[in-house]
Amino acid sequence: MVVEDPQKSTKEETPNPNADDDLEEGEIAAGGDDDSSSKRSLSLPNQSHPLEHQWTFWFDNPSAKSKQATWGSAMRSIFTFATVEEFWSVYNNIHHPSMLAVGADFHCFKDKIEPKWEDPVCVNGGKWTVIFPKGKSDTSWLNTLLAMIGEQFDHGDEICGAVVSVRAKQDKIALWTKNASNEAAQLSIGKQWKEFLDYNGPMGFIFHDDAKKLERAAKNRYSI
Ligand code: MGP
Repeated sequence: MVVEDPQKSTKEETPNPNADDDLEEGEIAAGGDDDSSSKRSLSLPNQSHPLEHQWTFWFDNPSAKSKQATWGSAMRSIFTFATVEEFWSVYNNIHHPSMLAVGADFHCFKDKIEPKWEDPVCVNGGKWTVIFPKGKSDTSWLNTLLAMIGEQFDHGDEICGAVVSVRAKQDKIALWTKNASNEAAQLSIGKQWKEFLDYNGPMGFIFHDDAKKLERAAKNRYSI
């Protein structure tokens, strides 16, 4: 599925399968004398396009984080969406990573999966991580979201969600998956993610189990 922003689409770029050449309810004709411009119109979204899964955005507030005793206690779910239109309506009205405060973590996970190692779906999982220069992760974050919610991964069932982390010197995007020991699935996801991001640098996969036991000493189990 291509998750295109209806607010940014023209009729020429995004043929509406339900529309013929004549204007339909919900379309606004553009002015003009010649035949082609008189038929040009702006399609307004008059139907919703359901996604395969519902997804939830979560935010971990950096100022609350510094005061918390337990990791994750300041994390809040902020919006659940189930259609292309709901996704764009929230995405177009929230800060993108370059506008978030240092320390922020912004997550998008399949509904009912909490972005925590302890979540029953994540517990045997792991994550691929890509590091970006500070303030340079906006486009890759959007491309990650579109690939996930548009079900672009061959092993999409393996995906739990993604998180962008804004830190003092860099941004990071991590893609969380369910079965870390399924090497073939993880490698497929990592390689496809690199293509979607048009990213050629190194990428490592850490098992949550290792991160739990070893914290920052956890090593990549897979690298591509
Ligand atoms: P992190 O936020 O994944 O790494 O984990 P980062 O971004 O390199 O570190 P930061 O300090 O810049 O945020 C950092 C630490 O948070 C881990 O070592 C854990 O102590 C804790 N932590 C992170 N996650 C994702 C979890 C989690 O899911 N559950 C629990 N219990 N602790 C976590």
